[in-house]
Amino acid sequence: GTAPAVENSKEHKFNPNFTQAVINATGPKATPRVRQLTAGLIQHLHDFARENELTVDEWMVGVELMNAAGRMSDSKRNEGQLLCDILGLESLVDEITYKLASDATDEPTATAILGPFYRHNAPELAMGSCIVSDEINKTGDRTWMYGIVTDFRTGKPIEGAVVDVWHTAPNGLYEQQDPDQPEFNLRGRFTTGKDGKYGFYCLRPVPYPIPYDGPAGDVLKALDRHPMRPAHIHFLLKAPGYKPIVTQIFDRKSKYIDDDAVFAVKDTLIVDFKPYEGDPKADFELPYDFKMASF
Ligand code: MBD
Ligand code: FE
Repeated sequence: GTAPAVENSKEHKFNPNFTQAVINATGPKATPRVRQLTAGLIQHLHDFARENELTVDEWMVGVELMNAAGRMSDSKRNEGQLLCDILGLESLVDEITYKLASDATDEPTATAILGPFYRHNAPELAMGSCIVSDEINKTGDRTWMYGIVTDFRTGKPIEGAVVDVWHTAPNGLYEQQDPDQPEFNLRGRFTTGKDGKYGFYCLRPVPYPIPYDGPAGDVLKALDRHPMRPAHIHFLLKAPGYKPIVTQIFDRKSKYIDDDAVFAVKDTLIVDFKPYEGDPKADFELPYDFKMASF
C-alpha cells in the first residue's frame, strides 16, 4: 500500500519553505548538472532528517563516521568507497552508468564495481605468464585462465585489448594490504594479439573479509552484518575504439556467492573452475570470454 504521510510526533510544523530556500542559495554560475545533483541531495537529506526526526547526537554519529573515514584513507585504504560499497551505492551507480547508458540489445560482458583495491600501472606481462609470486604459488590453487576478447556485435576478435587483472592472495589480502607480498603480486596487464586471445596463470581466489577495522566495519557491526565477499577476480578491460569494462568474476562454489557484503554479484559473472589435468603448472582451468561494445 501507499506509505502514510510522515507526521512528526509532536505536531511540530516545519517551515515548508526551508529546504527550497537552501536549494535556492545556489548561485547562477553553478553548472546545470551541479545544480541538479545538489538540489536532489539537499531535498533527500532534509526529507531524511525530517522523516526520521534525526537528532543532533545521531547526526553527529554520521559526521564522525565521515571524518573517521577521511582520516583513515590513504593510497592503501579507500574507506569512503568501502562505506559506499556496503550501502550498495557503488553497485547501484555501476548499474546506472553502464546499463542505462547502453542501447545494446545483445549484451556485452556485464560490469561490476571497481572496488577500493585497484592499482594503476600493474606490470605489463607477456601473454601466457603468471601473476603469482613464487612464494604464494606454493599454497594456492593454481589456475590457468584463458579466453578470447571479442566485439559483441560482430563476434570478431579484438586486437590490442588490455586485460588488467587483480585478486587477493590465499590469506585474503590484496598485495597493498600485506607487507609480506611483493609489490604488484597477483596483478598484471595482458595485451591481446590479432586472434584476441588472452591467457595467464593466477590462483583460484578465496572468500575474504573486506577491511572491517574502521568505520565501514562499525557500520556492518551496527547492522548485524558480516564483512565477507565471495571469491572473485577483478578485471579492467580497455581496447582502442571500445568502451572500457570494469568487472569481476565469481566462483560458483564460493561461500557468500548469495550474500556479498558489497552486493556486486551478477548471474552472468559466475564462473566454474574446472580441475585441469593437461598442465603440470595448473590445478584448475578457467575459460572465460569477454565481449566488448564499440563506441
Ligand atoms: C573488495 O575486494 C572489493 O572488490 C570491493 C568491491 C569492495 C571491498 C573489497
Ligand atoms: Fe576485490
